Amino acid sequence: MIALYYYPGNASLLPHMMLREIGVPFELRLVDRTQNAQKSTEYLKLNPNGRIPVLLDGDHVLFETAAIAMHLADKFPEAKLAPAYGTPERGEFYKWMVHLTNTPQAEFRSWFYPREHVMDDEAVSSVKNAAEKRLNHMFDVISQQLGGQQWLLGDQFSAADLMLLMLIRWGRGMPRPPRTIPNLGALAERVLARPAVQETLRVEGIEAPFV
Ligand SMILES: N[C@@H](CCC(=O)N[C@@H](CS)C(=O)NCC(=O)O)C(=O)O
Repeated sequence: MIALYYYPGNASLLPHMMLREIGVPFELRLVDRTQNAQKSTEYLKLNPNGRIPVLLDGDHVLFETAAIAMHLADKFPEAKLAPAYGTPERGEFYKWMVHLTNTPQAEFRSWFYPREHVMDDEAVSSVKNAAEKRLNHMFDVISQQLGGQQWLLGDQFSAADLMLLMLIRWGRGMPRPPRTIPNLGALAERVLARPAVQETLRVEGIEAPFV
């Protein structure tokens, strides 16, 4: 039995899209952020960091979005959400998964939650502005690396493209939304055209504009 603890549009979006791409049965369990349920005693037993998502795979409790994503790609190789082991493409897949999670995804926390990063309220807007500047640069680099390729890995679609879509979506409220950066808007449209992605957004109650 697989269960995903999620909140609409949160980092759980990546494993949710993957589970629908894979087509395996799973249960969705809402972590009600409006009630701060991610900090409840019950949820902290699953993820002591109090963050979303968590994946239950039988008795195995897994937190960290990228780890969940790589685990799902490995467990269901027939879904081809990651290239074969030991190939250069697999190395590229690791590069993008790790880069996206520890660079733009982490930076988004400073942008969404700048108060976490300061002791002095007056510095909040400065932290947010600096995060925005760094995010712009990160998305520019990703755009250059992607170039005119169809997917991050070239011709092969992978979970990394789903992750990039999620990050492009998170930036939709930025003064310079990532969708407006060359190559990124087109990548987002290609990912959004996938039936599994559309179904995920529908189930989470997310409405257009998606990015
Ligand atoms: N590194 C963690 C970060 C997860 C994360 O920051 N999740 C956000 C939602 S996108 C969250 O739980 N925010 C609520 C909180 O921090 O209380 C991961 O990738 O799983």
